[in-house]
Amino acid sequence: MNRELVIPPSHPRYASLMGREKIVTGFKDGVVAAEGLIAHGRGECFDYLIGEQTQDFALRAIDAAASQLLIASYPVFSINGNVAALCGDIISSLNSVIEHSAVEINLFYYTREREQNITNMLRKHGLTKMLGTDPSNLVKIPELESNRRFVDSRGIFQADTVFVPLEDGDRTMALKKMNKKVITIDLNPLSRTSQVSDITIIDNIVRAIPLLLERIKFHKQNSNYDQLRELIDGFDNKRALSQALDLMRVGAVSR
Ligand code: PTJ
Repeated sequence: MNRELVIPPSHPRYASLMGREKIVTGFKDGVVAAEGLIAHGRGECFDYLIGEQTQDFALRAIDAAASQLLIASYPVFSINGNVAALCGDIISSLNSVIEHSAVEINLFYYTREREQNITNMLRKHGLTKMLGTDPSNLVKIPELESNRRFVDSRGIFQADTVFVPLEDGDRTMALKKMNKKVITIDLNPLSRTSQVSDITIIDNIVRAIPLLLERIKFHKQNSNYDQLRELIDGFDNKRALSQALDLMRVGAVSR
C-alpha cells in the first residue's frame, strides 16, 4: 500500500502544512538549521492565534514597508536559512524590482556548508549577486557577540534600510543603534525584533512576502515621494503590535 505523504488542498490548514513541508525540505537540503525547525514551530503557534490570515495591521505595515524600501537610498535584504527555504524565489523578485537593493546572507547558526547551500538555492531562483559570503569583506557590528555580528562592508554595513525577517533581537537592536531603518516580518509581537523595528509586519512570511512584492510594484507605478512618505509617517508600529496582541488575547482587533 502506498503510504506517501499526501496533503490534500481541501485540508483546512493546507497552507500551513505546505509551509511546514518547505521548512522540512530546506532542512533535509542543508539550507535550514535544526534550530530553524523550532523557530518555525514558534511562528506557527502565533499564526494560529491570528487566524492564519493576513490582518489589517499587517496590510498597513506592508504598505509602509513597500514605501520605505522604495524611498531608501540603499536597502538590503538579509536572508537566513528559514527565509531562503520559505520564499527564496520572491526575495529574488524583490531584488530585481528594487534595482538599487542588495541581498545579503546572514546566519545565526553559521556553517560554511549551509551558507553555500543557501547561495546555490538563491542562484537557482535567479539571484546573481549575494553579499555576506566573502570573508575578506566582512566587518563586525559593534556590541554584538553572535555570528550575526559579521556583516558585509558593501551591504548591511552601508545600508540605510535593512529588511531582516525572522531575526534575532540583539542584532535588530544593534542595527537601530547604527541609525538604520529596520523592517521585519515576525509573527511574534512580543519579540524584541518586533518591538524595536521601525516597521513590523506581524504575519506569516509566506503570505506577507508576495503581498509586499505586489505593493512595491503598485507604488512604483502609482505613488510619488510625498505619498510614500505619508504611508511611512502614518504607520504606528506600537499600535500595530498592540492590535496584534489584542487579536491574540481576545480574538478582536481595536480599530
Ligand atoms: O538560518 P539561521 O542560522 O540564521 O537561523 C534562523 C533562525 C530563524 C533559526 C534564527 O534567526 C532564530 O533562532 O530566530 P528566532 O530568534 O527564533 O526568531 C525567529 C522569529 O520569527 C520568532 O519570533 C518566530 O515566531 C518568527 N517566525 C518563525 N516562523 C515565521 C516567523 N515569523 C513569520 N513567518 C514565519 N513563517
